[in-house]
Amino acid sequence: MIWNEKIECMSREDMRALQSKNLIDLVNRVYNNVPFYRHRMDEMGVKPSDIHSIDDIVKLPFTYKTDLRDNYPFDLFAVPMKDIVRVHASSGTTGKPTTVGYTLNDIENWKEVLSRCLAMAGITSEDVIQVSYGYGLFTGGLGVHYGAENMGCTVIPISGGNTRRQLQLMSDFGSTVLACTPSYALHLGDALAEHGYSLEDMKVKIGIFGAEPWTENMRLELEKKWGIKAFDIYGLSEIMGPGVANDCPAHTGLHVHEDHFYPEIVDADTKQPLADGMEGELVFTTLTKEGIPLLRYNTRDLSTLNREKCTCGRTSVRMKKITGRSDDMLIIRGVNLFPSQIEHVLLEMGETSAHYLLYVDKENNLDTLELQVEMDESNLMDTIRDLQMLSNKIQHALNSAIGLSVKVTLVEPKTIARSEGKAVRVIDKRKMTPNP
Ligand code: DLL
Repeated sequence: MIWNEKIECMSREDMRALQSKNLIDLVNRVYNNVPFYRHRMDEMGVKPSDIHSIDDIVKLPFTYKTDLRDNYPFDLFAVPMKDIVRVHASSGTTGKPTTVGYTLNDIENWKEVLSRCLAMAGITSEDVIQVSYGYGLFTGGLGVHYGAENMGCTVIPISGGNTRRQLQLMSDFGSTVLACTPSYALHLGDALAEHGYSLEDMKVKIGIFGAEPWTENMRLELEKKWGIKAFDIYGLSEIMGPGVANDCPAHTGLHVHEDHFYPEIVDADTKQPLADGMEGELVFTTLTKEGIPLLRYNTRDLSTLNREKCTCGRTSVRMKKITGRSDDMLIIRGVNLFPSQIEHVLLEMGETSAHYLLYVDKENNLDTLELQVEMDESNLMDTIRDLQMLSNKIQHALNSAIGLSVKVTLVEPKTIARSEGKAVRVIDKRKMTPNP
């Protein structure tokens, strides 16, 4: 099913015309309303009048996560706060989150693109969708929620966690769609028997999985485990949240809703645009967003673009399943984590050294985190009780700063190997089976 045939099957020329019109409008809006962009453009000698079509996008400055941090919390907003109806946030590189704001129109557009994603997966108003993405500042829960309501689905806003309850409601309420991270879907699948359920008790037939990288092999595993069709939903809070792109039954890349989010691929080192088919950093310009419109936001996600028409009939550009990132951001149980956030917490506490190693692994398909941190030579402890108290304290501080539980192990000074080049801070033992 195609939700918005006019847009999703638009000719490439008409789409370019629409994008050009919206880009010109966007550049005027940010130049006039966001001092950050006016300064950037002035520095580069670019005026809104230099932008005549979507091809001129290459004249515009890039935006990075650090720009959001430097303008924390609301300085990149392009409308007065009275017009902002919702705020979301995601992890920043240090202690502060990156905040985004939405106007009523932004929320309407978000619902629209999300409904397109769900329709792509074959979901209709007959479906009962269990939204097991987290609700709150994270965009996953509320984003999928509003899109599903917009399409007339019955929404179960259960949020993440509590496996027993997830399975109980799935069975009792007859959920036909499960929306969560792919790793949580695997975990739930494994937990069925343990909680006294079998697939016969469940009506689930479609999975809407995203918020973290996953492979084609994982799709096959999930489809087999649950007896469902599994779809990939991509997005990021800076651009909108879930619903920037989604794959159709052809599973040959994710259709980007390019009337709202214009994608480019750039070389990770030179930042020069790359041709379709070449892998690089995925960059988006939010053509229609009002609250926090962004020019050429570099997601640091690695992908390629394909503008050929898809067998499903859609003409929208497709991005390849994300293959990795060009920075050190980790995604742990759907939560973004920069190692620098850990460092920030340790330095702020000042009770250990700043030498640490983060071990990431999987247990029952769920990510686990262990932090080994070296004691400070001037603050060595004699009793196990003192050690325990300090590691609990670090654990709590990390939990409140990053929203993840971390096992903390204190180790003797100078026991973590020093590196001669770039410090190795993370050992990620999770294995991603490559795409076939
Ligand atoms: O993860 C939004 C979202 C929620 C997407 C629910 C899909 C479903 P952030 O917390 O800002 O937003 O994290 C964005 O997560 O830059 C990617 O690195 C990663 N990511 C999101 N979706 C996918 C996906 C949400 N389908 C960051 N495949 C992005 C691979 C994904 N990585």
